[in-house]
Amino acid sequence: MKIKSIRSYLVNLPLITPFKTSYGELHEKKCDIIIVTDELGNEGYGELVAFETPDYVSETLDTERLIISKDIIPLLINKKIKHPEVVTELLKPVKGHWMGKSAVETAIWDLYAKRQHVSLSELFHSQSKHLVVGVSVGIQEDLDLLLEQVGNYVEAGYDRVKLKIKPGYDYEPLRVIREAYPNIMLMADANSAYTLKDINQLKKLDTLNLMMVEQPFSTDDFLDHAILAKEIETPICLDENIRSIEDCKLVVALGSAHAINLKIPRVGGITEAQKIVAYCLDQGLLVWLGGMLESGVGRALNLQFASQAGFGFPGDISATSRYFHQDVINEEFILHNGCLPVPQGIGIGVTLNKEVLGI
Ligand code: OSB
Ligand code: MG
Repeated sequence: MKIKSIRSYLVNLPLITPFKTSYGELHEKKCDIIIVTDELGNEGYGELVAFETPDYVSETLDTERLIISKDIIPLLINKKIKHPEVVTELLKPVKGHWMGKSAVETAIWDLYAKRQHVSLSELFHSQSKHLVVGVSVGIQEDLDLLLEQVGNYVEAGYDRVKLKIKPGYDYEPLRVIREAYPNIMLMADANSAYTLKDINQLKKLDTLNLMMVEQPFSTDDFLDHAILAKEIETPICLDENIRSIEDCKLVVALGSAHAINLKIPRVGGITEAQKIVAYCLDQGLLVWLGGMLESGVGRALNLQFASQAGFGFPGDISATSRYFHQDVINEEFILHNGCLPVPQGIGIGVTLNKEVLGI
């Protein structure tokens, strides 16, 4: 196929509930929807999921918009592409900027699957049509509000809950949830808020039967995580510092973690994500699919991807109602018995609400 155009559409989706983490608070999800067209007029959809500020990872909406228009598009426009796996190769001259690359690469995968008249999950030889999913809960004002929020999600059918934590907001809110819900799969995400000095506070979490604690230490760190892994019983999961299969090799060599929160955009796209899944399964690292508060485009892709064999652990892929009143797709993801359906259409399996995109 030949890439004829790559266009971006800016959207701003207000969140139903603000999302507070150890580093900040989000009230709306701004993102760009990428539409790639081929010589036959087919369209592939991708999402630029970067945030406005470089506080989760280094990429921002502004940096990735610039890289996409100045560096990524010129490498792909009018190129003949036999298979989307070659896109990563074509984009090799661009260092870093994983989220910009992923926005375009995933759109080309969607385009390719649509040309083959299959869904992405069919391309990935997936079997699952419904996925058990989890929910990520932000830091709350007080413990009553937290219990109410978690209670609503449990009632809705989620039985894997991840709580955002930070120094001063960790053991106690987790203990309160654990006491109210002794049997849910509970876990914590620190978004790099701790250092080795906090090791004793982190060890206290061992009494709470957590599935894992995600990214306690710095975004660049592998060594201190390895030290912590020897001291703590709760399994460690890494998110921010996993950008490539090489990072996973470091994890295995150093013993930095037991699990990987895999986000397609954080590793530069589907091709690298596939390599990471294969490597993790081979090495016995638990791999599960994380989220970036994606719009329906990114979420549809996440459902397609996480339907593959090997993703037994529930991902951070929640129902539309957990995020937005108004999404960019016409379909709504509704939770049934703790599961979301894998969209069954071709490509990512969903259609764009072009009115919301202003097209
Ligand atoms: O650290 O996993 C994270 C959202 C935005 C940025 C980082 C993270 C998250 C989440 C939410 O935890 C996952 C989701 O529901 O999309
Ligand atoms: Mg995380």
